[in-house]
Amino acid sequence: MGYHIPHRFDDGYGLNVKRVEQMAQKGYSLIITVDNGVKAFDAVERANELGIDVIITDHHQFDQDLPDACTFIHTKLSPDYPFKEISGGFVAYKLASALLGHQDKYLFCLAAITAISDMMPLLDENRSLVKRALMFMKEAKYPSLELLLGDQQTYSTQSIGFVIAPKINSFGRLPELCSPNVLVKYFLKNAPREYMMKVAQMASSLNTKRQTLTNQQYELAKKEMNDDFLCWASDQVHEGIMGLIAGKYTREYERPSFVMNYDRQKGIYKGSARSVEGFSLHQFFTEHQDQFVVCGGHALAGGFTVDEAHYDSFCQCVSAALQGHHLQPTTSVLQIDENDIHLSSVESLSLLEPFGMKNEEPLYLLKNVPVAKVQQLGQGKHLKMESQFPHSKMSMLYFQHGDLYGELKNIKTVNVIGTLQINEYRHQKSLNFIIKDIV
Ligand SMILES: [Mn+2]
Repeated sequence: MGYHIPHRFDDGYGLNVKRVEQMAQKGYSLIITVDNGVKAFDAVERANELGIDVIITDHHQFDQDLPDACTFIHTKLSPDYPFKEISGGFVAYKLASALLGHQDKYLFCLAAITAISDMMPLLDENRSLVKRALMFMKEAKYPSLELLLGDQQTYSTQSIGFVIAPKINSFGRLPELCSPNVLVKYFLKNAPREYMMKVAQMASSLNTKRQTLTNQQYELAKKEMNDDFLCWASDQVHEGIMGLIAGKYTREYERPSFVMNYDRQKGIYKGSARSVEGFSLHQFFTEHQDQFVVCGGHALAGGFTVDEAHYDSFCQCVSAALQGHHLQPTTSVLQIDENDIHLSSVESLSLLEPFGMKNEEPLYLLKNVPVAKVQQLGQGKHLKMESQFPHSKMSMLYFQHGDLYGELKNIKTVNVIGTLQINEYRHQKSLNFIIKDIV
């Protein structure tokens, strides 16, 4: 038995003919794919010729035709399967637990991480997956997860999404520095401690490197944006972080983005795209297939390759497709008043957790909040306002906005949008309002 994580640059994203031939040489008779395979026509054909069975487990969109594999495990190919939007890792977990004959808490937790990192909607089956996995993680303190989390954080959808998952993914993004295959051994239940420490350290340094690269290239990319979208190509952009740059832009401006690496020698543009509700990349790719060498993905994220000859017309297609598409930011806000501000009502909000994709933490609008005191925190970095209602009091925190102190220090009332949290300090509970915007 063996494993192989596709090398982003040598292999592309999935199973290919070259790897199948290597596997045949090594004597394998069965290949199980995870999170890919639904478009691996040539590779599966080659496997069939070489007498290797292929089981495809995947969750990606597929066209009418499917590769000639033995079996597909894919929610969208199973009419009876009730909830279709699960991650490739969760699909693989289902096969693994069927083979084991029982559910496994640790593997269940790994599946939950893939649901968050692959930005699956945290609804239905995914929500219960993540909710339970967070409980298991807190109880069991699995070494592989503890080392990635560090001791500054607790398990939550945020810490998984912003700390654990990026560290895991950094191997795949910068595979020239360290092969992602080391992760398989790292996540084994009985991995040696020393080995784990080394890999976890590697994960941190790769992730820092990845962050720096992303920020630098994002600044360059932003110079090319227009009112409707971002379309940026460069021969300098690192292929492993194109998706991050696109994602960063799309989150910040709520517009679609296409970020490409230009390979002068081959004369091709290879890119990553991100989108927002109201403009499906899957649909766009399907309607403009003639523009691409390859393309694929979901509604909100995808990958593609365009050759030089089609580059200009591809850009025009994007521009034309987005014309008349009035993509409105869809954030909704609930107006509440001081009567809703109680520890018990805020505590009951935790029933809605875990928050994440499609189950976002509710945003509240509070008008005319009386402000008793304004101060700066963290050496002037953050802003804190105390407010006193007739029946309760609340601290309002505006992170990274300490610079507004001068403007707000004498303010009597304020209108704020943000989230409500309970702060626990020395067994005393109090209410925090985390400000996202002052309106
Ligand atoms: Mn996936």
